[in-house]
Amino acid sequence: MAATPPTQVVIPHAPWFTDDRLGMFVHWGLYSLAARHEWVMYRESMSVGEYSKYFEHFDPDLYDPREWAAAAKNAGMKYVVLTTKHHDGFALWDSALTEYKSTNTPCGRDLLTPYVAALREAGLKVGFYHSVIDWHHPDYTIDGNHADRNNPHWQELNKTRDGAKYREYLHGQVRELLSNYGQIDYLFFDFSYPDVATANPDGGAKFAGKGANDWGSVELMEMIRDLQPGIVVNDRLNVPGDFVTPEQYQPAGAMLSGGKEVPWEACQTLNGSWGYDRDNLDYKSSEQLIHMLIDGVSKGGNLLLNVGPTARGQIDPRAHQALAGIGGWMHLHSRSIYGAGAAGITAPQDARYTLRGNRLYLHLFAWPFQFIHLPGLAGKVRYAQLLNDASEVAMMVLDPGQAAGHMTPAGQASGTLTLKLPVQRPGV
Ligand code: JFZ
Repeated sequence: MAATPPTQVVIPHAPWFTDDRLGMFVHWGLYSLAARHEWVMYRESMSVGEYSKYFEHFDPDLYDPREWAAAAKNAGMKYVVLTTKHHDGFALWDSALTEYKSTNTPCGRDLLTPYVAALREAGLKVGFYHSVIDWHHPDYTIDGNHADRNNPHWQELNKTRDGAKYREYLHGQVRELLSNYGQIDYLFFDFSYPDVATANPDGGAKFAGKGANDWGSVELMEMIRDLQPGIVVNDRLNVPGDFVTPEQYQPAGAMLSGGKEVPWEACQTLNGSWGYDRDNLDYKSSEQLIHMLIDGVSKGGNLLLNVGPTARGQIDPRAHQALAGIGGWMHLHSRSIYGAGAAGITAPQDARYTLRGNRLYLHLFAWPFQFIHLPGLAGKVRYAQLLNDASEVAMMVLDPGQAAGHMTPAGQASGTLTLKLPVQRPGV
């Protein structure tokens, strides 16, 4: 390949991130018992008291993070990111700063210690998700994104709430997470919403959101860099991070921040819910998920694919099936994913290019009618083969009119390389 590819933007202190490309997101906590979306407390406007039934019954007897690690590894994932605390405020570790933690439930143990150990043992990078939103902490002011937003006394309640105290708590918990579990490779904060204004039932704007000042983001980021110099952090503290996180959509191309290209990672659900959602059967197919991964890599991005384990701690069979499908494909095709990125060449219809070194990979989302025409590539490819079985693919340069179709003005297809493929798409 002689084309000059765009250079992948890397995170200087963590080049692994843009090589690894595929990670597993795990949303797991008290909401897994409700089994109807991780925002259930908010959606159903449950009070802390009402929600406490899940705290009282949290007993993940089948929790074995080695199984999670094995599932991730078999799917070709290189890093795993677990919700240490989601918006409900419940801590999966033995935090000294709260009683609202796994050790005080029937579970009775710190869940992060075995998680971190299992990932390291499997050679996976260790990631934490941490919610800056907290529907449980008594000093977190009630706003339109709060589970208690419909409480008629929210204004009086807020007078007793001290944002500075919550900030201190947030920083303290992050300090614990980054001090007590060895090297942490990745941190995903969630999330800022400084410009959102939600209407009150009685008219006026209830809140103007929370952002960098509320979290003390600048100081928090300094502390993080100090405690874990090698870590990568996302951008949801509303101060610059190491990468950006488009959620549940695929960007059109490279992503920019302040006019500069930045590393990015799309996060995606299997079925539209991040937490375990028992009755939701709307699963993406393995093929769709693989296409998502390829599409992202072809634009220089990563994919963080989510599973929501059950309240007993297991990845359910539907999620396993999706992961296994990805794993089967990755087993034969990961060379076109790891360390690969955008090729800087426009791909034909229903196709994507990824480039690793001087190897160009053509991914076909729809199988063509035996021949596929690749504009601009004539004379630039030395050898072509299928990736799944390394079988040779015949290459030819047709005369321009023939390659482009006889209705096309002669000359337009010059430089087009044509590949002759098997009639049937090879089974993988
Ligand atoms: C957040 C959470 O609220 C959600 O439960 C889940 O954890 C997800 C990964 O992150 O949801 C968001 C956060 C940011 C945006 C949208 C949903 N956003 O920036 O558009």
